[in-house]
Amino acid sequence: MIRKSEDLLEDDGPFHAPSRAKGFAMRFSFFHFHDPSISDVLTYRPFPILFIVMLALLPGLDASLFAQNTNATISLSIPESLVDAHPYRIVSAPGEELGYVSLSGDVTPFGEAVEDYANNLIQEINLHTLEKVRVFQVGFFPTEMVIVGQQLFVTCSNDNSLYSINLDTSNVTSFPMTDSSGADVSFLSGIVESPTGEIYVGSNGGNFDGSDENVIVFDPVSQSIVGRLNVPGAITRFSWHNNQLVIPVGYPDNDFSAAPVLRWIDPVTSMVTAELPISVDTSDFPMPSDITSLGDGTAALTVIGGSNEVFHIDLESQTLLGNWTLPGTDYLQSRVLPLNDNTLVVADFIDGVLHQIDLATGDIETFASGLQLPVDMHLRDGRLFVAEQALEQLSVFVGPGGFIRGDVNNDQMIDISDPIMSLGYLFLGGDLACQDAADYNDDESLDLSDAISLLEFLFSMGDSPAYPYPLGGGDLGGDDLDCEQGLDF
Ligand SMILES: [Ca+2]
Ligand SMILES: [Ca+2]
Ligand SMILES: [Ca+2]
Repeated sequence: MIRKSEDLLEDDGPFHAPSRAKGFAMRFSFFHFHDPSISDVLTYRPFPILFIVMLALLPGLDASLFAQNTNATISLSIPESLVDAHPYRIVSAPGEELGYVSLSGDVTPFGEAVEDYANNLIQEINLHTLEKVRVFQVGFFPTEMVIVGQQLFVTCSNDNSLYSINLDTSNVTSFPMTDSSGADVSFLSGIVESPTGEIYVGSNGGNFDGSDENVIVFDPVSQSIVGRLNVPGAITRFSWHNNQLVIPVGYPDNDFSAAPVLRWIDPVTSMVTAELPISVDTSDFPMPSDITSLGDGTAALTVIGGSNEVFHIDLESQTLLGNWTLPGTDYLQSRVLPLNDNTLVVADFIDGVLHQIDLATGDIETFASGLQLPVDMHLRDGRLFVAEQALEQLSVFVGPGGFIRGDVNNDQMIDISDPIMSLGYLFLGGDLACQDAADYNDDESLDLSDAISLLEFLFSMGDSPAYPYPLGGGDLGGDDLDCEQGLDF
């Protein structure tokens, strides 16, 4: 039997939905790549500017020919599999086009005999072209990942091993995670690289699985366990600050009636150096879901259950700076992520809403709605990738200030009016709202060749523009050109 995606709401991995969500609506338009055949209407000549302007007046060169949609989806369905492929986590390394998505099948994370439903895969995706590349097989219910050099480390919720994918050779190896008595550490979850290059692996099984320690330190060079920390409670994701582990702990000290705490832990001595209680309704079995550094010595923390607040933590003074109260009825926030425009996006898991918090004013707006169990978000090169756990796809949004290269007049399509605007700027002067959009080859210089390349692309199957195209995104580098609507990513 193959279960449909709505069944996932009852078997939703480490995040448990309290009730079945209803009324999901499809709202993403599919993304169409530029079809060169329709642009092959004229052969390129070195047009004088006046002729270009006249061309624009000709009937038939309709702008809608080259219309682009701003959102995209990437199907994660595995053709040879009868099992749905539900995304959980997205990672990529800075400066790299390739990203990685952990895919589970229709599974329950706590003990049902559901092996037949497992899709225990990591999908490699080119985040610029949105094309799928390689698929790697890992353990049961892969969740969290971290990239260290050419190694992708993966934890799997129902597997006691840390998986390592060599991205050069595609080889997959696994290492059992054991406590100091040799017992398995189960329900592996958060995984981070330390400032000194070790891999710290957390368990959201706490000590309930019979293990003595639930943070395991793994050395990727010697490929061995080099340390263990006892942090009683359940860990989902954690972080580093000033050479200290910052660990949100659910059910601290294995107490199911206790509110979560944020603990600062010295990795050498295992001593707790500071502790901050997270004030939420404990009758809802709250569990920290995510902690994200905001890059200014503070972090945002979200909780699954017990609160619809996002907690703002001062990592230096180890105090609560305040909180943002989200609208809506969902008390399950799965992920919090800073964007590049001094805002935060927060995923409401059940309501399917991405809230956007303005960090300067505290104002909260809706970034997107109608999503189906948004479980993770990832920002890369001006695009926001969203994993919806109830769907077999990633949804892609253009981030704040994103632009389409070649779309000089920023009307979301590329047509003759774009090179006309470029040429007007070059020869007649004036302003361009986004110079980067006119910099066809992304060499941080605006000249005639950019406009000619755009004309060749439109009329004689010339090369397509440099990233970001055809979906919008951010400029990959260079400060010589300005883009008012765009921001530096
Ligand atoms: Ca345009
Ligand atoms: Ca250029
Ligand atoms: Ca550039």
